[in-house]
Amino acid sequence: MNERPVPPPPSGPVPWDKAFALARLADMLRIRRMEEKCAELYGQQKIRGFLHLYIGEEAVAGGAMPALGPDDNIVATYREHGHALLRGVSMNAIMAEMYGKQEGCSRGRGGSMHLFDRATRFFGGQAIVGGGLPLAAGLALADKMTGRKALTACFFGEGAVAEGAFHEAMNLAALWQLPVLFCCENNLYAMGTALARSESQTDLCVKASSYGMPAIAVDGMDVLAVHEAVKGVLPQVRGGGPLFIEFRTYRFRAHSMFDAELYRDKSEVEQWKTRGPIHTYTARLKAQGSLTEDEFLAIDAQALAEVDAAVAFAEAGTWEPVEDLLRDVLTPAGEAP
Ligand SMILES: Cc1ncc(C[n+]2csc(CCOP(=O)(O)OP(=O)(O)O)c2C)c(N)n1
Ligand SMILES: [Mg+2]
Repeated sequence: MNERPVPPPPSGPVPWDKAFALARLADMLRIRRMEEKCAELYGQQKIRGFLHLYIGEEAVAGGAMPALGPDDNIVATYREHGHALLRGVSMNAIMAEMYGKQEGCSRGRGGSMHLFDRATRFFGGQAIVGGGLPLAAGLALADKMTGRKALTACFFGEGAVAEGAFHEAMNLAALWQLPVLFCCENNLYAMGTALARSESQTDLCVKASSYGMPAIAVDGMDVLAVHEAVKGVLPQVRGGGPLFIEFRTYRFRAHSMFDAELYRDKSEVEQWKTRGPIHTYTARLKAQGSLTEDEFLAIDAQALAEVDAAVAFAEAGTWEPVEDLLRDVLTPAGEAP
């Protein structure tokens, strides 16, 4: 059980113009519907291996991704399906990758945890906890040295703060003033370990501040708060050094498909569900007259149709031929490496 009390649900007016406001709802619904289908396909053994769902946390990617520019780099964890989708990787390419088909964004070799797409500067999909942070520092260092005016947004779970790689990357990013936006998705648990069971200091902003970088905490269940916070700090990061944002969020599903969830009470999960990022946002839009039930159903139907098309695409996809299996692994005899 974690120590943080569940705050009241996000509420109040959404000041965005209608098209932008509904697009944020559509984005979160696309992630939710895609992942609900993935869970179903996992049960049918169409998707195999590990599968970590982002359900409950959609407001983080939903608010952050549209704030970033096309030249920025993205690094994420194994819970990255939503980040990849909102970055512009097609749902078809994501679903084919889940299936292990060669039409997938990583040619079917990566699967759920290793989505990758050079064209949209989506640099993974990292399975190693904390592994993305040094990579992000490296990408930002390259940008700084070559004078590219871009930043690297690095998403990771709060479990990463227990890794040496977190501290090394935070230190170097601050020391060398690298343009990294460290986006910590604090869902309170690292597999079955509550933050308070593994960390003496559970205020993650205090940890980040100790490296001399600005750090803020944001309600990660509120797409409006996330978007405004990220948009607000971007100029500071692009023109200068790193910044740390803690997104306070919660996952509604198990850690992965193999998790009996013995480490948290069902009542805690139910309480957090009252703060669900999609239904609280929908309620706010409806309350201010920006969304009707028919409009909601139309947006949802569009997301469901996109999912159906992606599944059909993945089903029709092809397996990598066996004779290609050594490609990118071994150099053919006689060829220079
Ligand atoms: C270096 C390393 N140690 C352990 C693991 C096993 N592992 C996979 S996910 C995970 C928990 C990470 O939790 P967190 O960073 O909070 O991310 P979340 O799953 O909550 O999104 C662990 C320990 C790993 N993948 N890499
Ligand atoms: Mg976590």
